[in-house]
Amino acid sequence: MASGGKTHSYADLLRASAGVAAALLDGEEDLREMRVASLIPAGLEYAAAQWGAWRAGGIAVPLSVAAPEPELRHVLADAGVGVTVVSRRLKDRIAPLCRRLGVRLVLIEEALDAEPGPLPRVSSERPALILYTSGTTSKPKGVVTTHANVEAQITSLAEAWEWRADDRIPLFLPLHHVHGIVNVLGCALWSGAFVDAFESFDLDRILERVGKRAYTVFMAVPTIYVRLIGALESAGADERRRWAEGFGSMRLMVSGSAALPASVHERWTTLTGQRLLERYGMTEIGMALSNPLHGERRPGAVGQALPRVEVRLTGESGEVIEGEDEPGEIQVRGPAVFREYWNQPGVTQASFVDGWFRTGDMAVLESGYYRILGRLSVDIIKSGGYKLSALEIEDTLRQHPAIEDCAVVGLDDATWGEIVAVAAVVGGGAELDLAGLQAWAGERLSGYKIPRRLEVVADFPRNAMGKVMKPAVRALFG
Ligand code: MCA
Ligand code: AMP
Repeated sequence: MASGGKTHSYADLLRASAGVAAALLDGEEDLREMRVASLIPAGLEYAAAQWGAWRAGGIAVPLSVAAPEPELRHVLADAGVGVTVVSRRLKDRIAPLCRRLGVRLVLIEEALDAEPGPLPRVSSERPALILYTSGTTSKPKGVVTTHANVEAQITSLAEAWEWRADDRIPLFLPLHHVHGIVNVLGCALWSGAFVDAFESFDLDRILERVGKRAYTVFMAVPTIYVRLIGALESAGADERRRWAEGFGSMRLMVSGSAALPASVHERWTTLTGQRLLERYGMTEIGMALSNPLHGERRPGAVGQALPRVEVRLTGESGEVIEGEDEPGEIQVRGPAVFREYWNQPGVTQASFVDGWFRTGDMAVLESGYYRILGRLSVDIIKSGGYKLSALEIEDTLRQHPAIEDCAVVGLDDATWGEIVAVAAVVGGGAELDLAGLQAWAGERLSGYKIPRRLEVVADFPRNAMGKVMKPAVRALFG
């Protein structure tokens, strides 16, 4: 792995994670599923904190390095975190919060060098990860996956995409979501591959290395492919040829987390000669559907079920759809499917039917390949590959002193997939403008949840029952 200007071996990672485990255990035999949060940028230290938590018998709860305080507070409090491992330079961001919540703070730079000690035996049925994901409830929920779940998610992809020890992949996706954690870091480390870790999506540096043919595998969200297309199209002839050849020489380029428009897929092929492999997944299940490594990669489709993943479609009254061309909800079963939502048995139970997880996504099977049609809930927005809850954003914006009520919707956008838009009813005489609202929201919500469009309205379009009609709210934005 390369990070922080250094190259690290697998032996380095093993040694560093043993140090972290010892620092976390602090003389105890086993953390006994204590939740271990981490606030660490991508790199050896992130991986050592994850493995260290696992080796000590803890549950890893990775935090977003870009989250504002209220979001960090929600995760620490909801997960009942006992200890947070943090990079020295991010310490000030979370130390006061940890103090208030009585959470122990460990500096990763010190933990790495701790003297390794005895480690507990950790069964694969114990929980490994809690990842927070937005949904149809206001606040993000913790998705609990066991070691066996994580292993099933990784091995399914390692097999289907033929991960190899001589693969080299850049890692620039956020490391509090499955795409970065499992598909990139997890699969690469499982396979003995080389990970080139970036702290964020650094377009120029990544393109420079692509031009030097540094990578064999590449995984990104559609927004990133749109940006890469923009960069190639505006480059001079020499650079463009170098980058295009670098991308064209990779053995595999994957897109996922949001719908890849067929036009983007085709433009990428024209520019680089690569046919992107699109796949479909979710925090609760890992990856479920994928176009094939060998065979037809169909633009606009997400292919077929991955190894050891069972997928079915069900109709409105719950009947299983047997044939093709009939839309239904995607339901998933198998060893990769998560165990539960943290501390939410009712929501967990309601998310399964006869042992199948209800994804809330609609799809149709056409000529042997699934095509995603959209989501059952209008309150889920996908922006830049991030899943957002309109309800969570509305709840936060309602705390704004000028906002009496609001309705949040996602608007189609060529770069971001969707952008967040808010229609707001403003209290008597108050003023509200987009820039002011964005500044206010930026202290309370992650950047991708901040409204990009604002309409001040007298009331919302409502149906006969008085319920806000989101499609009509969307129409207000033209
Ligand atoms: C940022 N900006 C936005 C948004 N985000 N504008 C509209 N909508 C947004 N969502 C604006 C900023 O205000 C800023 O504007 C400019 O864009 C650059 O912002 P910045 O934060 O620097 O962007 P970035 O760092 O370049 O991030 C773009 C990104 C990032 C790299 C595409 O969004 C990203 O990493 N997305 C991936 C998320 C992901 O991994 N999701 C997986 C979860 P200005 O320039 O005016 O200031 S889904 C999952 O895990 C499942 C299992 C699955 O299937 O994969
Ligand atoms: P998350 O909950 O953040 O893991 O996001 C999972 C959601 O992303 C899914 O439920 C889908 O709505 C969406 N998603 C993931 N991959 C794709 C894809 N290839 N096409 C369309 N939507 C996708």
